[in-house]
Formats: sequence, C-alpha cells, structure tokens
Amino acid sequence: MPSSEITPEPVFLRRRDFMKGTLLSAAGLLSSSAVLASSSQAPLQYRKSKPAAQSGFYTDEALTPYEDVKRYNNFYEFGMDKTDPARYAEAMTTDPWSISIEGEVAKPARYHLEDILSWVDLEERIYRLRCVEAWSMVIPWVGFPLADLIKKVQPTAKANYIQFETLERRSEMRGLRSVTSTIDWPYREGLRMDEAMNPLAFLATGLYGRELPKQNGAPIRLVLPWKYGFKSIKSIVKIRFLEKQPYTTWQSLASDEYGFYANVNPEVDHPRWSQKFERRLPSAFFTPNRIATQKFNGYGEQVAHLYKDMNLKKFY
Ligand SMILES: Nc1nc2c(c(=O)[nH]1)N[C@H]1C(S)=C(S)[C@@H](COP(=O)(O)O)O[C@H]1N2
Ligand SMILES: [Mo]
Repeated sequence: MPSSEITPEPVFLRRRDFMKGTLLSAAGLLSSSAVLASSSQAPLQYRKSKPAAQSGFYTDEALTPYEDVKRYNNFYEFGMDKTDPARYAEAMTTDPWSISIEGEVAKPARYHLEDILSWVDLEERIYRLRCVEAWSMVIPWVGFPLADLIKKVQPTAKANYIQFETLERRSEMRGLRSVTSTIDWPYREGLRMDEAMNPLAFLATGLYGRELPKQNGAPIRLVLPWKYGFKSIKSIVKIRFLEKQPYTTWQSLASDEYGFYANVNPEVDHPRWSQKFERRLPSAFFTPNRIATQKFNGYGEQVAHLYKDMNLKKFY
C-alpha cells in the first residue's frame, strides 16, 4: 500500500506510543502525574463523541507521511531551503522552555512550558496545512486548543489582538546569522482575539503521536488550518495581548503579498502566482497530486462567520 493511502486510524492508535514514549521519556518536561492521567483520557473520549467525518478536527484524507512532514519545511531561522530546517534545527535547545505572557492580561508572567501543559488536556487533530507557496500537507498533530491557554491567563477587556514571537537565538539559529537575511527577527505573528478563541486554533506539542520535531517548531507552535502556513508560528517564546493590530513578519516583508488575515482563499491570487490549486505532498514530477484549493482551506463552516462583514479581497 502506498504511504499516501494510510488512513488516520493507525495514527490515532499510535498515540499510545506517544503516551509511552514522548510524555514519559520527557519526564523532566511533565513533572506532574496528574497531567499524564488527564491527558491520557481526553483524546479517546473526544474521538468517540465526534467522528472524523463530522468534526473539523479530523479529516479522512490521506496523511502526508511522517518523513515528508519532517523533511520539507519552512523555518527561516534555520535557512531558506526546504531541507535546511531538518538539517540545522537540531542545534536549538528546547528544554528548558518558557513562554512570556505580556500586555493586556490579568496574569502576565513567564510560565514554564511544563506548567502550561499541566493546565490542559492533550488531544490529536488531523488538519490540512496549506502553504502560501501552493503546496499542502495533511498532518496529525498533538496539542491543545489555544483558547484553553488564553482563558487561563485572563485577557483584559482591552485585549483585541494577540501577538506571538518565536525564539530568537543567534548562537543556535544559523538563519539569524545569515548576511542575506532580510527578516527583522524575531519572527512574529498575530490574530484577532475572536480568531484566537476559535476552537480550530491549536497549539501543537507533537505530531504523528510523537514529540514535535525541532524543524516543525518544537517544543510548541501554533496551528491555524484555515490560514496560510506562515501564520502558524513555530517555537513560541512570547505571547502578548494587545489593543491594536500587531506587527507581523510577513506583512513587513511584503505587505502587498502577505496580509494580516492570510485566510486561504482560491479567489485571491498571490501577485506572482495563482492560489486556485495546490500540490498535496507527497507529490512528484509524474504524480503531481494537484488539487483544487478550498476557501478557508475547507474550514469555512467553522470560521467563515468571523469574516462575514469583511471584504476578503481587501483584508487578505
Ligand atoms: N518561526 C517561524 N515559524 C514559521 C515559519 C518560519 O519560517 N519561522 N514558517 C511558516 C511557514 S511559511 C509554514 S508553511 C509553516 C510550515 O510548517 P511545517 O514546516 O511544520 O510544515 O510554518 C510557519 N511557521
Ligand atoms: Mo508557508
């Protein structure tokens, strides 16, 4: 059977390896046994209550094989080539890890990742990921809803937006030392608060039932399946609650090409290429696997209401 025909079910079962492997071996990361107890129950119950076909959190489409998910990446902190992150991200220290929560929030602090993980239940979600470069993958993530973290730290009434920042560590990130880099580090992204609270918005700490590979944004990264991949910021060290719309890295690179919203939209072409189709990985010269791109990447039922009064050609 070709790897492209693997169904989600075996992956879901592999979650048990995740429990045995990642969580237990990362005992330093997860200090509380309560975390293990609660997170081991959540996904099974979840799966029972919402079968794949009816849930925006699952898809029956063929998964992109683990090897491709790990090998073909965008993580400019480690270089511009698709294979650079797999080659160089190993240099990044991800333990210990903390996230600084700042701005319009009742409980600003620098939180250890293990504390954050003790507040939440981990679950598996299978999402499409559509890069603005017109390729896509289907990835089984492990993580928890962004909304769970937001509720815990209690944003104030003035918190209309949320901004995220990636680690900026020159000694471990060769892309930051590159003289040809035009990016104003750290990599930053942002969302409107109602987008951030949407149940689809997810913080991933694993994939394929295993620890998140560093090239995929270990130890914690955002996953926003209805938006172009660049919104799904990796290796997050700072979350800031703001009154005004925040600065984002891609807008600053080319604001006419990459907007703040960046919702997947086949009707709005990139100035340099069409967004009507995408190459679903794995793809090869003789099997390009070209498929039509769906509005909101197929998640319109869950998110279209967020943008109902907006001109999506203007707010791209
Ligand atoms: N910090 C950071 N986050 C990032 C990027 C990056 O270069 N740096 N690239 C983005 C882009 S363009 C895409 S398509 C996805 C790719 O995620 P993946 O490599 O896990 O598939 O990560 C996004 N998050
Ligand atoms: Mo991307």
